[in-house]
Amino acid sequence: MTAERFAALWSSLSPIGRAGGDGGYLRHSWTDADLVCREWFVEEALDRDLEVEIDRNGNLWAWWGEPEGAGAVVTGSHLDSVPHGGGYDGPLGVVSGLLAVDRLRERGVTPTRPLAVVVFTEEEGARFGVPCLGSRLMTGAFDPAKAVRLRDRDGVLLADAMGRAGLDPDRLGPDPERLNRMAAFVELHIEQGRALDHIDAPVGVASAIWPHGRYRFDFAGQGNHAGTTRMSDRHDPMLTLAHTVLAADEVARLHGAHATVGRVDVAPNATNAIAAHASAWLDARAADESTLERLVETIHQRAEERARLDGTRVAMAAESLTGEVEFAGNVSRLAAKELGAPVLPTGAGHDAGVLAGHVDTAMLFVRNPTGVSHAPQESASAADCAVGVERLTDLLARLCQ
Ligand code: HGY
Ligand code: MN
Ligand code: MN
Ligand code: MN
Repeated sequence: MTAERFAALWSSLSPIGRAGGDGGYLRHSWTDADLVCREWFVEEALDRDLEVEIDRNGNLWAWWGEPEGAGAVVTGSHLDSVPHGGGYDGPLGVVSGLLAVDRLRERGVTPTRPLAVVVFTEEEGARFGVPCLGSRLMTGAFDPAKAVRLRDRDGVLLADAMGRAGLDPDRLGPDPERLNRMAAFVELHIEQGRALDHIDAPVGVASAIWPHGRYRFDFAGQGNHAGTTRMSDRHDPMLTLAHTVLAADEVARLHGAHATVGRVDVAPNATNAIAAHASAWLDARAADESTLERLVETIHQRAEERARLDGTRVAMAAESLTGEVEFAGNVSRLAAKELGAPVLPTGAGHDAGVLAGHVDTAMLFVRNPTGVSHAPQESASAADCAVGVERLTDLLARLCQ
């Protein structure tokens, strides 16, 4: 695989869903941008004589060989992005999967078991709030009855968004038959950090995913007039929220962990009114589960202490939790041995992390010189991506014969 060949396929996908100005992507599940990305994938798959199907949860599968066959080897990732995200997080794994099929054929590999490239839906949870929704539904890790009631920030139901794309939301739910047909899953992903850059390696293998979770904080105060209410008479939820953000930063540093408040909703969100209510979402991640628990509990306590001072109220609810994921199965060991690549943990969640509890799973990382992700500065060179395709092909060749 040459850098030029990688760039040729990449350039046919990368303009889709770019948000203009900042060069970021707005590929949110079941929006027009997402549907165009999905059409792109189907076309590229059909061009390769792969059999395309969409499963009950909206995940797309492109099969080389019998979809009903057992012992399937699957690769792929996702096409959705966070708002104004980078272009590689997700799509790199999908493009690499399609090119790996090309390279397997050029090497004369004839799989003795079905091979598929998969696109999981709503991996970022950027529209409906639950990360890895497509793979969680497939594995039974998320309740379909709750899923159909998920709404985006405009109040659109997931059920309606999927219905608009021609899917029947009543079919959402576990897909054990499909899962049991999978013998291996390999997700290639851009590294969301600079470990490979620091050791000058183009490709790495994942050892683990940090435990992490999303927690909704609701702050309730007293709406009032911004001009006539004395400071001493206020119960401003934004003040409690602000102190919670500062506490999250301080406590995370003390725990050697990561805590982020990246999304805030305020009501009534007016310039000349003290807010009555504010919601904020904490993204918390740590190297082990007990540290994660302590981190979140301490932040919650600090928020409650501040609320007592401000005369406001705070409530916290965990929205999605991911336990520690160890990539220690045969496929991961083979990847590390076969590729001779460095092995590294990540703080980022992936569909591979959801599948790892059900299927022998490995993740490959491609070097990201900026280390930035979930922002337009995310980057990977075509040369490194081409190496990633070759290493993915090596691994798939070993697994599918
Ligand atoms: O948020 C994550 O960890 C991943 O990038 N979806
Ligand atoms: Mn991501
Ligand atoms: Mn991703
Ligand atoms: Mn007025």
